[in-house]
Amino acid sequence: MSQSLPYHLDPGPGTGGRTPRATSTSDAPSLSLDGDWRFRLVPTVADATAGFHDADFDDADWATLPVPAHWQLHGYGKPAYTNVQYPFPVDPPFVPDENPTGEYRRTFQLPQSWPGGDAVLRFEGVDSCFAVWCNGVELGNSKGSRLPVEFAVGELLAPGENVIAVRVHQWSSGSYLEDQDMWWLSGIFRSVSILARPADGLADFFVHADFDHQTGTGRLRVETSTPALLSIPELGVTDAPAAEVREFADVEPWSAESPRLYDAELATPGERVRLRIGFRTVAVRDGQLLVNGKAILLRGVNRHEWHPDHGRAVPAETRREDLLLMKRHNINAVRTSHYPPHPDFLALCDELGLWVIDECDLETHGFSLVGWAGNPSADPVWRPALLDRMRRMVERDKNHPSIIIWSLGNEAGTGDNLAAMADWTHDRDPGRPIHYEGDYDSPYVDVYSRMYPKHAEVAAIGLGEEPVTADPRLDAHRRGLPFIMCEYAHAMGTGPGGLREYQELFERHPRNQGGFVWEWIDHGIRQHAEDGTEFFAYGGDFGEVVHDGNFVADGLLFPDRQPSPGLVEFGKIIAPVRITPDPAAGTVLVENGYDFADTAHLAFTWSVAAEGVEVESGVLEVPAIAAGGSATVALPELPSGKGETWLTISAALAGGTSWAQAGHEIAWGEALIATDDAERAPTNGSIVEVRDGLIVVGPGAFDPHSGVLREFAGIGVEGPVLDVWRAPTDNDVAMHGEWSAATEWRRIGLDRLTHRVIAVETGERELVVRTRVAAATTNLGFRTDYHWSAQGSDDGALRLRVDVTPDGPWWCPLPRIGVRLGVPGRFENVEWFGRGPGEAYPDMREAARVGRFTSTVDDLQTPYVFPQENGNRTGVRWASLTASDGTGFRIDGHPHLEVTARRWTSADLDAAKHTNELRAGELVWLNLDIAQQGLGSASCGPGVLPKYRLLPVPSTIELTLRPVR
Ligand code: IPT
Repeated sequence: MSQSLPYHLDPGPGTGGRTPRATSTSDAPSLSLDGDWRFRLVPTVADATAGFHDADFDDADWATLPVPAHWQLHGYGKPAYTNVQYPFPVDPPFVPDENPTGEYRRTFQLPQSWPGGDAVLRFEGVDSCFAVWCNGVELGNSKGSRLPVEFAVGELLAPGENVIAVRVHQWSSGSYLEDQDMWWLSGIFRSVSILARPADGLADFFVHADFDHQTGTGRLRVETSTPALLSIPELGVTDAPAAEVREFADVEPWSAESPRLYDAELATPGERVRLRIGFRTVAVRDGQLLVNGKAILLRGVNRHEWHPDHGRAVPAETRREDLLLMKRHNINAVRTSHYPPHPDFLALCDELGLWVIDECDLETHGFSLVGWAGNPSADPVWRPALLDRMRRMVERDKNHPSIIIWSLGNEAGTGDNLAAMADWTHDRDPGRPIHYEGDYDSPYVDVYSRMYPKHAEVAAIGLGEEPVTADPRLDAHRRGLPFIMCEYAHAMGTGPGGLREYQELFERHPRNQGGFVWEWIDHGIRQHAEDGTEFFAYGGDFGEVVHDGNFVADGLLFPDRQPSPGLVEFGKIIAPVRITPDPAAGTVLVENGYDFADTAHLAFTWSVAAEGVEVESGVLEVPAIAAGGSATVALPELPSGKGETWLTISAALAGGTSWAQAGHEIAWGEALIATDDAERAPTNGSIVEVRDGLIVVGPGAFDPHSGVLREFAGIGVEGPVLDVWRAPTDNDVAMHGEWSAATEWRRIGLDRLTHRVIAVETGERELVVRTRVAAATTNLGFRTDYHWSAQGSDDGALRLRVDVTPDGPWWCPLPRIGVRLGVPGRFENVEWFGRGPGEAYPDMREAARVGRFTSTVDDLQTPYVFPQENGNRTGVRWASLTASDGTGFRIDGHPHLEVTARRWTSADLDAAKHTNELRAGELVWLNLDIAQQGLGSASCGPGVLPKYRLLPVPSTIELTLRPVR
């Protein structure tokens, strides 16, 4: 079949490409062909422009398109997002006739100094398939969007002007292998260059640099395609035969924690290549993944290449920014989901220190929707393509010490072609284990990997008690493997919740060696509404016929790379040092969770704050603690404060590193040292009376019929009334979760509660409003009694106690239990004493420390790409809202409240589909809750753990309102 198919439909990898080889930094001349190319997009392959690849074709009236770029992000065609489903019929290897095809041309001048002889035209990445011509001569064609390919052009290059023409097809047989959960974006999206290949040059090399942790010896062997001389100045090697096995006593090993690299050079008569060598040994032994003899703990993320304006054509500075952000949030590992990244990214991982799982450009997930019939992983027709992809990745990236594991791809089902990829790789590179998650029998992999398992399952796997494999003959193999989660904690929208519990399971069971949060960044595409407001687009926003909505926005970073609360939380939970003060004992326990480093690079400080205001601080002397060790350190004599007083101990970088400045905080711990025993609650004092048709209780005036507060200290207000609704989070909606809380909440009408007054009772010292709150169609409701009292004068405090009693056959957890209060929008400055500074929920609150914080209503919002409940501040002892003149009011919780404040209602938040649709109203809406339901990560994975579920049980909310003048 394949002979008769055009190249873009042939299941094979392409023709004419040179043998794949390592990325190298060579002194051989090179010429970048990045920049503006002439460009034309035709709707089908049949519409190709006749003779467009001829050297003398006249393209003067063609438009230009930058290289590297995706044409859809420059006004040609539209981006399209699908997760699992193919956006075309599953009819391999065919693709629709509507196959947008980009015709690229550019001329370039060969510099006078160009050496002549052999040269290659190198493409780092073209999506999805292309054919190429040099000066009118066809060089070949290729597929494998995120993989390099080189074509020989030496004999074709002419002095002076030359022409390259490239025809790129949006769809090809290769598209069946590239069904990753991301935008479909086409074009030459990575660099293009011409590289001179000197006679007697060094085509390829493979560095094997091992580290013997028992002796501290580095063992080096460099395979070269032609004999070469090696120099490593720091190790005293000068122009020595590269192929020789060499040992170096007392070499400093490479690790993600101490990424020690040795600069080196390989020389042949025709070429010099610079390289950086990191000595490290990766092994799977006794059921553990070891680097340099030590079991490591992966604190990782899945990283797609993404930029909100440039798609997968990520600018160089953005690549570095990603890694700096990771390092600054204690992340030590990256899975390059789900394709090899730009090659420079790996060089940065070597330099800054990250463990890398390099993943092949392979995903055939859409076959799952047709029962895996015809899956390329199992059909021999596709074997050359799959092997070619693996080979191009391994050959390109093999010299990076940061890569500790090769991954065959993602979600490609099962089949012998995967086993063949693994076999080839084991043979080519015995120094790295192999990962693939999709085959639960795991016969040809070296680590056991799963995505989105529940905590209970992770615990079972940790104990080696997972169910037997489908093929029991393979069970012993899998049971002997270390366990990692290639994906967990789906970071879509508000959340993820439950990270702490996963981390505990990693730390408890030696077999569990951590994992990779899904995922690093939201793939939102920056757009502007008609009024100019920025927002980020997701699936469906470009008119796609099939799409997967906002499932593409599920990262720890917002599309503009602002860290989400989830990233801050993750950074706290995976902090490599744990600090547990015990003020009663006068000590603090410091546990070192680094795999290799001691704590000598950290400076510890202590601080005591009363009611959130620092009383005193100082340096804490902590001896250097070895990796895996701990120390109990005496605390200094601590000052006492007035009111609720907390001790915080912080560990920060003592000196600057390549990724953060001195003073950057790595870890902290806090402990309560004194509680506030002051009398906060006013006692019943004031008389309830009726004035001007309103019921007056101290500073509060109430509607006599509804019993609802209308004015507080002269300020018109709405409410407070019972509210249990929140705009569902992506995790409440649970697109790919086991159970959708949001569906149930809407069914029982939590978003449309009505209030019925049973009685408004004006006692001597208390106003009691008895109500039943319920939704149409159900017999479920809440008996809700509001008890109002005040202390003396109009200026005084107004106290509320709300008793909520669920009434009827309730069973499912509630979003929140509290009251909703609307106040005039001028009260926009917020200060609180509680946990902060960021948003927190019951199962995502480790990063929120006790303190006094200030913000504004606008800044309390977290801009999730798809609007949803957000911005909750937890453990709020008191909060004040004031206008620019300093007046306003303060709310004290008894004891603590969960607080959100926004310029729109939960209904507005629920209705909005993009951030720009949220418009400020006249009021600020406060939700003052006794509790919120946890978050979980059911958008793709487990729901809220039982201990974080907010069950409908009798509850009391108590608070005091006070004017601020
Ligand atoms: C899993 C995929 O591997 C990943 O690419 C992404 O789609 C993620 O889920 C969810 O965002 S597959 C999923 C259907 C379990």
